[in-house]
Amino acid sequence: MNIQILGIPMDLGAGRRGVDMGPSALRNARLAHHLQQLGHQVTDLGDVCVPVPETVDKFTEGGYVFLEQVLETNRAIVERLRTLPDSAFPITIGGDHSMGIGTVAGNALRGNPSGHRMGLIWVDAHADFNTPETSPSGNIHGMPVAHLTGLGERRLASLAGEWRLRNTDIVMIGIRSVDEHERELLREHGVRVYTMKDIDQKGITRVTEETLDYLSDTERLHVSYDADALDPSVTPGTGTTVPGGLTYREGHLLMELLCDSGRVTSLDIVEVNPILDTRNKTAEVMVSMAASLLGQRIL
Ligand code: EXY
Ligand code: MN
Ligand code: MN
Ligand code: MN
Repeated sequence: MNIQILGIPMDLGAGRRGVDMGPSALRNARLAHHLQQLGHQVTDLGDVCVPVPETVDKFTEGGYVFLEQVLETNRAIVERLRTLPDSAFPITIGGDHSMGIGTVAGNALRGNPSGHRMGLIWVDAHADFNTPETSPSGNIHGMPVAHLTGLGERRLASLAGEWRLRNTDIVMIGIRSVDEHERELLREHGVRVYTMKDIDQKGITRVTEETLDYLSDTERLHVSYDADALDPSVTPGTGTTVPGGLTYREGHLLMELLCDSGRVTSLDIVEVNPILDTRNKTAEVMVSMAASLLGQRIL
């Protein structure tokens, strides 16, 4: 595979600082090297340019914090991704999860100016389906999926022009923290959500099989993997931990089964915050997750 790594050193969408150092932490954990060891050709494209929070006013506009800066960064992400070859496998490393608007939009446009039909597998403790009206914080990292479907501020929702992510092309896995009005939106829009309860009951194998079956009509599959999907004992270095998450093996098995499907075409690794971590453990775990998605096997 022709893997292209792109760093998004952004924390503007998060409520606390430090996740902008995630790309460094993941490179330090030798992401490129591990993927090369699996036989892939790996190119590191460097980072997109992100405004420094200290140099801009923390401005709340229409219920959004740092709207203009998050918008500008996501536009840069789309521009960088859309021109990559159709055959590339982009891995975008963050950075807070507001970057997911640009990564999904940019990957949908890659090789097709009007946009491929894209299936989205959102692996997260949170649904990230808030709009400014439902958000308790105004932090855009809690809102990317809603905007991809066309909700919220028009500029943020139209990063890929007229292209929209279909509600029925979304699967969320690992969810255990949803805001009151966000829950209503998820129901109203018919988003498929596998909570931790579903994973406890069905097992991650069945959940993954159902996911692939549900998304069987999409041309591409994008995996957006938030470090907080895993249990805080596995990935402590992330800003919004929620107890009762995926175990290390559940996280890996999900990636291994998605790899076996041969259908995944791009990946985000987000919300790695080295300030909150212990000896870069979280970055190392997330690199191992990427390696499982890209073919690493025990035997
Ligand atoms: N639901 C909360 C909010 O919207 O403020 C918390 C969102 C945290 C988002 C994390 C990264 O996935
Ligand atoms: Mn998230
Ligand atoms: Mn194509
Ligand atoms: Mn999260």
